[in-house]
Amino acid sequence: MITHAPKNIIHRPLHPASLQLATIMITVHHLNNSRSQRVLWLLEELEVPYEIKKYTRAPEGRAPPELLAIHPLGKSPIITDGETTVAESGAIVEYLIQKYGSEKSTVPSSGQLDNLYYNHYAEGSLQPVLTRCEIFSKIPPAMPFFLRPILRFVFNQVHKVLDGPELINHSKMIETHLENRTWFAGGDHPTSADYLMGFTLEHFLSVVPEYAGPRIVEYVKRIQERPAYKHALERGGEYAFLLKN
Ligand SMILES: N[C@@H](CCC(=O)N[C@@H](CS)C(=O)NCC(=O)O)C(=O)O
Repeated sequence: MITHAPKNIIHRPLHPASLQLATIMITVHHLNNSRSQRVLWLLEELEVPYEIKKYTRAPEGRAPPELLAIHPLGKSPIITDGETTVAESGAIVEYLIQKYGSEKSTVPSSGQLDNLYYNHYAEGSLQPVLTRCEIFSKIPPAMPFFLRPILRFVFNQVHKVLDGPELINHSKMIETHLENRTWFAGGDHPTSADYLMGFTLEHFLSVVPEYAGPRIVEYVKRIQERPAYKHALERGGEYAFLLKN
């Protein structure tokens, strides 16, 4: 959601050197262990200067109330760019690429539709299943011990009927798509679809690794090995979704 109309959107890429000299305009409101890591990775790849305002999750995992002062939903990521505030990671990724993108983020013409699809699929279709699986796995251990077996039984049944079969379809589709592609839009560099799919697949491997195929694992490795990704990690701090060797 863009809460103020973006002003002076620049469609022509700025040279990284001139950006280094410019005053830092972009602030990323970054929550530890969260999908705002997407935004840091993108800004590092684009070589756009930015600053980070860090927020720490409360013990139950929620974002702290200070984020509500930046955007009415109080979730991360949110960016401010001068007078402009943008929330929702898909909107942020599109906004930043539209304003600061260069040939490094251009979508090949043959991959336009894939890019569009995976931009929306990440948060729209796959993420809700992963979030549900994560929540269901966290509820039983947080309940009184005598309720745990019953809750585990109920959630396992729900998983068997609902999420399990869906995850198999998601995994098959992604594995097939990545069969002959390095990046989701098919070119030789990440595009907006990758900045969005990256976190979602990291989350996939963290929550339901048993459903992931080898190409999903390779893809996440490929992302995490990029220098810009590593730099984003150094700047962002605590991140729970790194692949374990
Ligand atoms: N669809 C939104 C989801 C935002 C979201 O749920 N962010 C999480 C971090 S990964 C959050 O702020 N969680 C803390 C909370 O909901 O209190 C986006 O892509 O930006």
